[in-house]
Amino acid sequence: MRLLHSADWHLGKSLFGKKRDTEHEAFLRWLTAEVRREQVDVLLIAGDVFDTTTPPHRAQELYYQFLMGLQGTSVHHVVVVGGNHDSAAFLEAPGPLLKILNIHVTALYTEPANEVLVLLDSEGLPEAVVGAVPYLRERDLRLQESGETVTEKEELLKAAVAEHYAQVVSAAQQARLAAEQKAQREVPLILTGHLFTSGGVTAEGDGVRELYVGTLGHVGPAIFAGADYTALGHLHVPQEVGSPLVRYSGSPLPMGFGEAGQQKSVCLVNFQGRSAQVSLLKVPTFQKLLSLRGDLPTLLTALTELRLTGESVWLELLYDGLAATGTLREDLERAAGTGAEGSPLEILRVRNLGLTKRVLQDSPEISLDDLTPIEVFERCLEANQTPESQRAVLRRLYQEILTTVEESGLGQASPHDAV
Ligand SMILES: [Mn+2]
Repeated sequence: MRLLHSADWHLGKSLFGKKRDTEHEAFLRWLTAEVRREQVDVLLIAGDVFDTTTPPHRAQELYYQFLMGLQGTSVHHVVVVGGNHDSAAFLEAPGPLLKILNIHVTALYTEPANEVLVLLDSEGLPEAVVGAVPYLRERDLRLQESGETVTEKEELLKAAVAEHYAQVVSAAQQARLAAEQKAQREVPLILTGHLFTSGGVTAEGDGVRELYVGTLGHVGPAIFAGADYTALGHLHVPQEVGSPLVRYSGSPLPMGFGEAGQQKSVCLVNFQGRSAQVSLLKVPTFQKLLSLRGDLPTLLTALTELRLTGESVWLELLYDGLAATGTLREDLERAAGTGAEGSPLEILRVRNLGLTKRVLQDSPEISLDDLTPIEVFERCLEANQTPESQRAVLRRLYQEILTTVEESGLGQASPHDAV
């Protein structure tokens, strides 16, 4: 049985105002070709199919066209679980129709046992058991009690996530026993998750949101014990967590300039009975991103040289000179030839680090675009001279508000694409 594991597509995402549909379309075309070439049986998408809870029409079109394009390939099951960016209800709405095509969607919170899928091969015999656990929202897992300390809250939440997984694994193991009897062979148990596992790595500007506030909310990989392979989503850097068989496939596209140049991949998992062997399929770069940093002469020289290569590049420019420059953006645009016919360069973002540094000290003039919401909040704490002892609680409450806003879809209006 051959499984392909991917996650964090974030269809519909744009980067500082630039739409990424063309890259997503190229990725999905590449993925379909890989699925054919590698004779994949089961495709698993571990959450964050879409970037927002109300994806644009083009993003939905890409998703459904891709699923349709799998018909007639070797793939006979697709498993999709919801991520924290997805609207669980939106993702599951076409579920009954998709089920007819052997596309299984779990996103809404349900009883752990309902998340267990038994996938059948072309002869009608079980070939895999999947504990298809979606992103678990705090409000679904437990009642909020007033008067809990931050630490108590986090401990209870971690315990609730662990308990959910324990129940899914237990139900899946029972299903596996029955499946193995029926198939008269070993049947692998695959687990999914969309969460931050402790020990995981993120890159700056990769758009990964804190889920439950504070690193204490990170669960340990021990909760996946019992699975033959664990397919994770949420972290955008491809990585294994404690074992080669517990993996984040990572996002197929670099989600921000902090990830520019990072090799992206999807996981191909080859099962012989219950034993899994993982290899990574490298995702090509569909649009080059580059972040350049320096004073004005350095940036201008780099842009002029880059322009001559003719390669299409989307740029982030970090100006760290100290000279006040009223025409920074214009000077950079001119050197890059943006807007000029045939120029391969596009400047998506200019950050004046010197200005940010000066402003953070005392000046009130700063573009919100230069700050993350957390940084703005930190400045408020500073400005109000909030006692150190109260800050941890206030940060947690603020993070809760941010999460609520993001999950409701209202966060889209944020000028910060990376949040
Ligand atoms: Mn994601």
